[in-house]
Amino acid sequence: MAFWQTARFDVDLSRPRVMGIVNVTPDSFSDGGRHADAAAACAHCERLVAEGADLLDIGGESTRPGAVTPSADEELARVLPVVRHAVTLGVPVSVDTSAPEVMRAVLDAGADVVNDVRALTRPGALAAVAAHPRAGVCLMHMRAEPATMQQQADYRDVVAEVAAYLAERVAAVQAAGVERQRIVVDPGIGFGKKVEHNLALLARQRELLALGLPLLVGWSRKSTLGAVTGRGVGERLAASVAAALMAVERGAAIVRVHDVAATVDALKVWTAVARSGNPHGQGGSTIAR
Ligand code: 7PJ
Repeated sequence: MAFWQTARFDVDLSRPRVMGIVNVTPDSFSDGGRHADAAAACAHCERLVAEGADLLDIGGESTRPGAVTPSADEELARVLPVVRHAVTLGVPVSVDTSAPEVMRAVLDAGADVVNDVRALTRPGALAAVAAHPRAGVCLMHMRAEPATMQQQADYRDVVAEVAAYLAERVAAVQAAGVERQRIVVDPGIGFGKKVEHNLALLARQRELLALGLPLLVGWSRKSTLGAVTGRGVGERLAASVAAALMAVERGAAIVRVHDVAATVDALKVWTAVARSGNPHGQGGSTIAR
């Protein structure tokens, strides 16, 4: 049976899992300051768990194309209060960060997973995760940095190049002492990729299963869905659910989404149909150690 080892939980991947996105970036429309931003993010964590999120992913760095990277101190001040609350909610807590200082601090605070869009390439990041005896890690493919990544979106075979990069990062992370059962991989939809590349990564997603590790995939509200549907970022719910379902159909173990309730319903239908064709392949629940 497939599990993903994380600090406090072994996540059973015999059925697809939903990771709910919690952004803790300053709200330019509120003058409540940092405390109001953290309180809103904590309330959002509770809402996503109530909607059925299997994991939470908390992020304090905007990785939108062209975004400016905050200092590690600033990032930590944003995410730490939210992590401290999220770890009381009974689901594994992931933190979306590339900064080793942030990784160490959130793991010390009880977070379960480091989700790094830079796949532990910053100096000290490998060591920060390896120093923890159990923490999970998500290694994502990205080309260059968010500020410039869309200028380098050039591939001969995007699926093969993403797979080769992820294989190289998995080897580096294992060589640093992180056991394979702690690692999941992610093709990084939208990170240094054009519409055609993102679509190819979904159409041919099964090829990435040859890496032999669980796949985590994030299509939620991304611009490729806007390009396909002609809809703005606030109108991409149906497109996001469709993409999440297709990713699961093509072998994704975990989908990273904003709209948890709708995705959970869609995956209940998927799971019921999958089981009706395979009545002995019953999925369980996330197991606390
Ligand atoms: C992803 C992520 C993703 C992983 C973001 C957004 C941009 N982490 N962090 N995979 N995307 N693992 O949510 O639109 O696709 S931030």
